[in-house]
Amino acid sequence: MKVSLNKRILNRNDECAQKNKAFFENHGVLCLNVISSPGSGKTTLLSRTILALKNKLKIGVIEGDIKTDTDAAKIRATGAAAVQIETQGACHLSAVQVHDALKQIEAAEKDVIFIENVGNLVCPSAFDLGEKKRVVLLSVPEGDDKPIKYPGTFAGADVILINKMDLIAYIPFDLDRVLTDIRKINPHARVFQVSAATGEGMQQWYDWLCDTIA
Ligand SMILES: Nc1nc2c(ncn2[C@@H]2O[C@H](COP(=O)(O)OP(=O)(O)OP(=O)(O)O)[C@@H](O)[C@H]2O)c(=O)[nH]1
Ligand SMILES: [Mg+2]
Repeated sequence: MKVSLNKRILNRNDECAQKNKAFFENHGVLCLNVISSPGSGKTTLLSRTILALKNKLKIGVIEGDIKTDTDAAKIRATGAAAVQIETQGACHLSAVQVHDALKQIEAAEKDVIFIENVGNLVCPSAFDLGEKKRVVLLSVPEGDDKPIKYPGTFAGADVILINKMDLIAYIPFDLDRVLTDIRKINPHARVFQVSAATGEGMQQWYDWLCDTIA
């Protein structure tokens, strides 16, 4: 009984994800699903990216959190359109929630839609939202064992950003080990070392983004 219910929920999600995907393709919008642990820097990364590229790209953001609209407020402060989804306890966004949010940020008019998923390295990776690419962050203070402890999320990434590189001198973090582990789990992902706080390394991420739109 429990198994069939899970299956039905996933199928409904996948059906709606296909609709979202068609919407993005029809309107020429690049949709990116951004996944990471709480506090690894998703909102900071998106805010800095918007400030750097807002004269070049029309960007909208769908924010997912269990509670509060603080992240959407931070994004709006950059001048970009943002809508907040409060999941009220759910540990991931669903394709239906994303579908309902699209009109609110005039998604059809945008070049890029970022979806900041609910912070964790487990549930979000199991739910297709209709995105074109997945972006996974790992921040230095989380520890260098995260790719091997949460391989499913890292395996599904198109881009992996190792964030908070400005802290690497102060925290035990074996960068070579992380890069080797990531390569074993996901040989195809692009990996960038960045600091969303200082801007270090961010140009390669901006270049990837612009190349992926083109
Ligand atoms: N030193 C340093 N701090 C950073 C960096 N990026 C983000 N932070 C800080 O990390 C904290 C969390 O950043 P957020 O951007 O809110 O993280 P998040 O992933 O959006 O968090 P949730 O939405 O709660 O999952 C904030 O205090 C940021 O200022 C970075 O590159 N270096
Ligand atoms: Mg956030």
